[in-house]
Amino acid sequence: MKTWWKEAVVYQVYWRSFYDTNGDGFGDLEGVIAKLDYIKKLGVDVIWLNPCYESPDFDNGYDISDYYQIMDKAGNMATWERLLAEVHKRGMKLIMDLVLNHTSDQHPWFLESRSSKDNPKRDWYIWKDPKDAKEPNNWRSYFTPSVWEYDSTTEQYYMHSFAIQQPDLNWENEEVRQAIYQMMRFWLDKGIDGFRLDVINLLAKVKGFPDVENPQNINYLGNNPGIHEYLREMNREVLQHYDIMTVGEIPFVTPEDGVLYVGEDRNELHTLFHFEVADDMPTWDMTRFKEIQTRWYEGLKGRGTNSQFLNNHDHTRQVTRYGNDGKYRVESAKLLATMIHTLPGIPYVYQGEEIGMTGVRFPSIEDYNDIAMKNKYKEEVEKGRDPEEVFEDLLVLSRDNSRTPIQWNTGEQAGFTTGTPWIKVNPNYQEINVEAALAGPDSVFYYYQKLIRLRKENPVMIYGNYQDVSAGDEHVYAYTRTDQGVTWLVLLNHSDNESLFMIPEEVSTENAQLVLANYQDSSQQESLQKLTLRPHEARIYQV
Ligand code: TEU
Ligand code: CA
Repeated sequence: MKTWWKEAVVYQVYWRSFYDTNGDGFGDLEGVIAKLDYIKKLGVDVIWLNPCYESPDFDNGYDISDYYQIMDKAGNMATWERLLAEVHKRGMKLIMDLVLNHTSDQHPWFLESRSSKDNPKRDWYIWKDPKDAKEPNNWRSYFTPSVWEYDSTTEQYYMHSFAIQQPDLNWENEEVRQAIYQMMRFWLDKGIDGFRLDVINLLAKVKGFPDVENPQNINYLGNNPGIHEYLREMNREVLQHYDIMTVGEIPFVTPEDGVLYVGEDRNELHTLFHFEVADDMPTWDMTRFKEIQTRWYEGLKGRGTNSQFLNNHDHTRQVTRYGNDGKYRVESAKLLATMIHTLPGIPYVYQGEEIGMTGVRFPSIEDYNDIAMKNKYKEEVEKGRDPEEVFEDLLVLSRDNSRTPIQWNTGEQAGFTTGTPWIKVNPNYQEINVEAALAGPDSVFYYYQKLIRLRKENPVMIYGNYQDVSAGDEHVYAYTRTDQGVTWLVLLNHSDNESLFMIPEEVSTENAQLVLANYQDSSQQESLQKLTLRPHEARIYQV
């Protein structure tokens, strides 16, 4: 089935680091409006806006205290409405990031819930008695050693899969579900085009809350019995009544589980993010990456739609983590883009990726904001480990690597703010910035623009069958996409060295036409059967 969202390219706006218009050091919705023409220029169809609801902002908006309001830092409802209208005016769509697994501990629902055991909202969250005067079980949370926090008011523990300030809602409670559905309709009725649903597979908890054998592997937090009933109910009550796109953030899934969430016959969600790469492949591993791609392609083929991304606001920028952010930064950024936009699935562009922004190494833990990193730092140092060593270990994957402000130009604070930015600007903004990218015809920016335009003109990039023709090669990734008699061959040399690659005979290359390449002089004529690819060289041929 063909639909608009399968053909979309999504651009993720982490607004607090995008563009600040009032000098308070935080990007804001007014700033997103101011830069919409820039986003449009790239050619993307959909904007995913990170959470901007009322929030104490303990986890950068993922701790919502009022689902119906916009937080002051971001702006107000009138500005948000103007943003939506301006996005639509430019022929783009807007999807909102929604957090349904937990709220802020400052949400009135939680304030009521914690006030007494017989409060009508007590059951809206997950409360348990102590076990042997300790935590109810041994589960670990994402950000802390236990999912349980003791509350002396009522002498019970509440559950939080993330920070202490993010209590988990009790989805078993019918009133909770109805309150959430009503709130979702509120946003949909304003005319938004869909949701990115935060850790949506965590809603259902293991029945009985038993101890687990290995608490460190927290996959027991997700994909539990009951989850598909909730999503089908949500679909029936809310989602199916609107022409929207939904993408679930779904950690700990294999394709077999994934298809249960996004299968076209399932009536749950449209697409998902799985984390076999971002969470489980710390550094580049070509063999493993190919294996993951093939397995997910086979698993979803003809049944559901995947997403392609290598970074977002939680994961270190791709060119630093998975590519080369030094000598071959530009080539590498273009190669990774080629890959993400030609593999099967909806491509995501995380703000700044389109100019090849890199990760950071700030000198001290004080320079970092990421609560995942800071909590982990504290936990490890309290165990007696050397603080310097802990810091060195954590900075590589700190979420702040991708949260530094967008580098607009060579001015003060990279043109992001006239004040003091909430997080330091990456010092390399003199070299890497939007102004320079827009001025250089060979920039990473224009390469993205070309890739995105190609997608509009060539359905093979969206609907084409996929085949890896490079199995076993540790550096070169070569694959074909085929749709209605059209075959594209993608060649990627993900290496700091040259690689010799022999295209298998089954791919006929006699009439090969170069479609796009990241080296200027890639010639049309040279023989494709036996090819020397330069460092981080990427080519797309129609064969
Ligand atoms: O992220 C969930 C999360 O913990 C990710 O960092 C992880 O990489 C993967 O998604 C799941 O294994 C979401 C948000 O993106 C993040 O910013 C929030 O802090 C978190 O949920 C809690 O709401
Ligand atoms: Ca601001």
